[in-house]
Amino acid sequence: DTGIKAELAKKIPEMREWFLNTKNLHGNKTIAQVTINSVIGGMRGLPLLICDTSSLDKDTGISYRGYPLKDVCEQLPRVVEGSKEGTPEGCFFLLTTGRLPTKEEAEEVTKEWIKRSKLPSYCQKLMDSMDTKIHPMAQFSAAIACLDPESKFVEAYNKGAKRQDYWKYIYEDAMNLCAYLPTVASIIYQNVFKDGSGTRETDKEQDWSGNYARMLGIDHKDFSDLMRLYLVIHADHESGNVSAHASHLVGSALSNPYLCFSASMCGLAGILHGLANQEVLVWLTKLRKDIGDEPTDDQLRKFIDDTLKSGRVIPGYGHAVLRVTDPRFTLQNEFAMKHCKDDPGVKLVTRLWKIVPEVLGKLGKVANPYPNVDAHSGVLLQHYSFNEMQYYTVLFGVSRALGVLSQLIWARALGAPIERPKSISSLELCKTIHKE
Ligand code: FCX
Repeated sequence: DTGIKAELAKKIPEMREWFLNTKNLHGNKTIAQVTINSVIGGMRGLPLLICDTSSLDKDTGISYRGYPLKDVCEQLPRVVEGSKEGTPEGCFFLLTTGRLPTKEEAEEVTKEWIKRSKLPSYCQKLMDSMDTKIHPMAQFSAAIACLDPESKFVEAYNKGAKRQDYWKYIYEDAMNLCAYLPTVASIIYQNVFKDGSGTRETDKEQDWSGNYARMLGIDHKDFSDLMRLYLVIHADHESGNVSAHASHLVGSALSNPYLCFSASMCGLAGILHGLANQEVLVWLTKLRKDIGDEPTDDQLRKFIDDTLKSGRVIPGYGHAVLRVTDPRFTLQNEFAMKHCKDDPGVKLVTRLWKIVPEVLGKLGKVANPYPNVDAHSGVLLQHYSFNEMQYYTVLFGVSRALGVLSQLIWARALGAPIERPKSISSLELCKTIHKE
């Protein structure tokens, strides 16, 4: 096994004690006010969840376990020979334990996931039976849910496992699920876009990303590095975003990690969340068709205006929390500048980075006119001839597993209770207002 479980076994009792003391000593202190805007505005900004794996600051961006994302990318050990990027396996180590792994520790996770990667045949059968008109994200979610018989947590629960040990089985499920994901995700790609052709076997000599790239049939060294970067930067985003919160909520009912992650992927499939990367490319493709690869600034402004006038948002711009350019956008742009700066799509995305914020800024209502992660990912994938945009959110989902499952291990470790916010009727709300 990897060092993660042993490290968790040391850290969990300390954190449990801290939480218990905090609850006992300070449980009734107020930390935020619930306004009517909070209630009718999607609970925006209310600090209602605990998340230690990552945090999001509106001005400085995302950090994983206190490390700004840029530092995570720089400091994760390079374990694959010739690769310039750290591995998502190392990132999973960081997210779960809170510590950057050594090269050996990151390598152990890779080996462990390879060992656990044999996908049960019933899951392959289910995927092979799905009609290709079912969206890849719906297939992804269904395939993950169908792995539910593999759950070690359910098995242990049925045998009477103690509550304080639940996290150990959630950890096993998380490790197995991560190990299966490249195969699950690749089979969907092969079935929907390649008439079912391509390998389903894990190569023991490759890492998680290398294997995923191989099973997708894209055999380019730089593409494997792009996958490493992509899978690290999309991994975690606090716990209030739709995909993380969906998993947390479902997990709070003690559903097993396969069901939690399946629910998470249903959320990620939403147009305003993970599906935005597909939307961006649809928008860019239309832009290139209408005004060409090298339009003038005025043509770009007009195209943006026309999109807004038609009542649509500019996909890839704006964010519920961030108020600066998304660091994940910047990291992808740095990769693009190193590997493919002359690609016409990359050039266009880099130019739009200046022009869209000008236009959105003038509307006066957009809280953040800057690009988010989704504004860039599509053109990078297209550069490596990975053109099937309906599939892009699956890549995002494979990455998101790292964060969501790390959070789930900790939620069970700390005994997070079943979530049950109170709802009030509009009549009650009205009465409350007029009582004041
Ligand atoms: N284009 C046009 N208008 C936009 C806009 C955009 N990119 N972003 C926000 N606005 C508008 C909103 O539609 C809203 O208008 P309204 O008052 O007429 O309804 C107003 O600006 C205020 O919204 P704001 O507070 O800035 O944004 P929200 O927190 O409500 O929503 C998202 C945030 C991300 C949903 C919003 O910016 C958006 O729709 N962006 C485009 C879709 C996208 O890129 N999503 C991916 C986000 C992210 F990276 C992820 O979670 O995956």
